[in-house]
Amino acid sequence: MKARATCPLDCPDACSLLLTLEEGRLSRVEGDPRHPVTQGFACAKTYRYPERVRERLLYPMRRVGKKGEGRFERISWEEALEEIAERLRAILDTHGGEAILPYHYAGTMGLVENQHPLAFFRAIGASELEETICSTAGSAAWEMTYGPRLGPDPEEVPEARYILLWGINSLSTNSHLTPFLKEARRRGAKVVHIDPYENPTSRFADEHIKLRPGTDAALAYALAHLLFRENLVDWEYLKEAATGLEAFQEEARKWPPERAEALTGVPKEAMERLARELGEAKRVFLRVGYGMTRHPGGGNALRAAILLPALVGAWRYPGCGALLSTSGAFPLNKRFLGGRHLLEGSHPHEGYFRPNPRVRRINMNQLASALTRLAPSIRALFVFNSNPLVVAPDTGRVKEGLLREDLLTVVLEQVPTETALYADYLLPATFFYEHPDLYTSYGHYYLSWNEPLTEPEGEAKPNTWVFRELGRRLGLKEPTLYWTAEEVAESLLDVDHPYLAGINLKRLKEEGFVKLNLPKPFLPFRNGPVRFSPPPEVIPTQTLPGYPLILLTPPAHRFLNTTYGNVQALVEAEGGEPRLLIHPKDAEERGITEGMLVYIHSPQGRVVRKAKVTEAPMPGTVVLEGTWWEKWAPDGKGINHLTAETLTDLGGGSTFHSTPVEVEPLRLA
Ligand SMILES: Nc1nc2c(c(=O)[nH]1)N[C@H]1C(S)=C(S)[C@@H](COP(=O)(O)OP(=O)(O)OC[C@H]3O[C@@H](n4cnc5c(=O)[nH]c(N)nc54)[C@H](O)[C@@H]3O)O[C@H]1N2
Ligand SMILES: Nc1nc2c(c(=O)[nH]1)N[C@H]1C(S)=C(S)[C@@H](COP(=O)(O)OP(=O)(O)OC[C@H]3O[C@@H](n4cnc5c(=O)[nH]c(N)nc54)[C@H](O)[C@@H]3O)O[C@H]1N2
Ligand code: SF4
Ligand SMILES: [Mo]
Repeated sequence: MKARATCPLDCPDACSLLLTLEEGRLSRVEGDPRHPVTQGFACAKTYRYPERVRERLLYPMRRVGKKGEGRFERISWEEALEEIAERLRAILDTHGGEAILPYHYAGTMGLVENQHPLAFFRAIGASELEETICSTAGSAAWEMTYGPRLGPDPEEVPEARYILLWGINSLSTNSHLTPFLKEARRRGAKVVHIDPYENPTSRFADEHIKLRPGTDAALAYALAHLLFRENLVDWEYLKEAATGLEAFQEEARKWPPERAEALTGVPKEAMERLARELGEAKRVFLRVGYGMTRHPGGGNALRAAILLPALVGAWRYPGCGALLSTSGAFPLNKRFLGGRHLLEGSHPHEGYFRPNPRVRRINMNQLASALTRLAPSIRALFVFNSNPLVVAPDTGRVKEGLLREDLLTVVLEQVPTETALYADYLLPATFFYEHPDLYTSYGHYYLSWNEPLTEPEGEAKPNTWVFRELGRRLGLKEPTLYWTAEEVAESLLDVDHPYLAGINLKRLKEEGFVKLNLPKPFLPFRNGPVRFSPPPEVIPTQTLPGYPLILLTPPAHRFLNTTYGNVQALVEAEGGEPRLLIHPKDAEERGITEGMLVYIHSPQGRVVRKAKVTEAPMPGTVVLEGTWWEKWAPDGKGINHLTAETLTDLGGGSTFHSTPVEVEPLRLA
């Protein structure tokens, strides 16, 4: 049987896929030729999804070995749910809801399976997890500047005449933008990549500008400086659309290219050329990535960059302006999704466990501290849609927390991740073609619906099923917790908005995906507002005494965060093990040669990796691509042993690309 489903992964492309199932088992994945953005191809990763499925968890299990050892025995769902409910009840009675913490992110982007489990946690007054690991620095920066998170329609990008890919490796992380970039180029557009190291996107681009990590705001100001100086700004547009321009212009005056060159490492001539070309092209499409926000000053850096297209009036033209995300275009009614209304405070409640609008909030980037330092302490951790042992900063302390004997850890997963090894109860979750769900996208403007294509294999269950069952056992009365996926979707779509006119669940079920009713061409900020004030601050990423290099840990082409990191063919195609990219100059100073094992030290910890000496990174910058599973590293330690809980300037985001490190050859005693 062959049928359509949306790819559930945390990727802007939200592809429409054609799945072949043989006796309920996924055997083949193809891209849907009907979908205007998917255009008939998937990606190097998702073609391998069937191999991922072969590693799946099939039954509930209870720990028998020590924490972290990964020894389990099979139990029934009835036993698992009864025992977990009993432990939770005891914690709720003695310590209250705040002693319970859900840890979840975007293993699936389906709104129902991603968000609706939170209705359970909100109904018992659990600590609220702030979902900050990825996008909040960017979101906060965008919202301060433009408001809703949306931008040009990628399908109109062929109209652009100048394309800036800034702080994004889009050929790897947003690969369905590529055909539109190629078409723009065929029509005469130039493509420029701004990134501290050379990756597939730099090789695709006509020009690659390398800059020191975390110095983007200075580069943006120098470009603005030149645009003002050469009178290449669109005053007419700015008069109508901009607010607070004077203060910004004042700041830009302080950044002549010579000053920015000293900080960013970008030659002044490159800045002058770039500014001239931007100003002359006007039809500029700037694609910014979350990559550039993962620095202490990442929010301000992004703000500085996304103001540039406004200076040249790019928002007047189809396919032009700036794009971080399209997610703000989906006008859904999220009030009841995941029981958000329970946080509003006015909720009449029944029963004994109470929602708590003033509940403790925990930033997910600070899991290490939450598990080891927080008082009153977390007594139960419930992990789903995430692999925190590997993806969260400061793994050493995360592990210390997960080893606590007084912590109940439940992991609801599709595959036996390294987080799962620390579970007291390990529960099997369904895959995206086994449960219904509604999908938006953060890279295009299509809504979609997945109908289950087969019965779940083994005893796997959707996340929402697990939390409904626990809710029943705890006697929770909150009605939205018991909604079906269809009821959740109906509630989400219950909005009177022109973008959603004529779009309902019935139609989504029939057609699979439907585009929002956007005006054509889509010129969202043609009349602004563009808020230049307060002017972005320049907050460069700093090295530390003894740690003179900056480590970047950007996505690998063939993994999606840690998803696919256990698929042998993809691991091999990524080189079999994680490698540290280091510039020949930095390598030579340290006596490091190609293939040598090296220690990488940061204030948080130390790992061992094989060195790859290459001119790809900027000198002073080292790169480790991919959040690899720990087991592939020479020392069995993931890269987040090095990263810190430091938050971004805006939005409480993660700072994965700003780690000060030193590297030295490993000498065996
Ligand atoms: N193949 C693949 N695709 C993915 C993912 C994956 O893991 N693999 N992850 C998905 C997820 S969760 C996300 S959030 C998205 C986006 O994932 P992100 O992590 O935001 O990746 P990108 O946006 O591509 O940005 C990465 C680029 O930013 C660059 N960068 C780092 N610091 C700086 C800086 O200071 N300035 C500038 N100019 N550049 C900098 C890095 O060198 C890298 O090339 O991709 C999604 N798609
Ligand atoms: N050093 C470093 N660390 C990083 C990053 C980086 O660039 N560098 N990137 C960061 C970013 S951008 C992000 S978004 C985070 C991502 O962190 P996570 O969201 O934790 O992403 P994954 O590692 O892909 O893990 C998702 C897990 O969810 C599971 N899953 C999928 N679908 C379901 C489901 O329906 N139910 C259940 N119960 N489980 C499911 C998958 O099997 C997988 O193990 O990592 C961050 N960590
Ligand atoms: S991971 Fe991204 S590019 Fe690959 S199939 Fe899924 S949505 Fe498409
Ligand atoms: Mo992410």
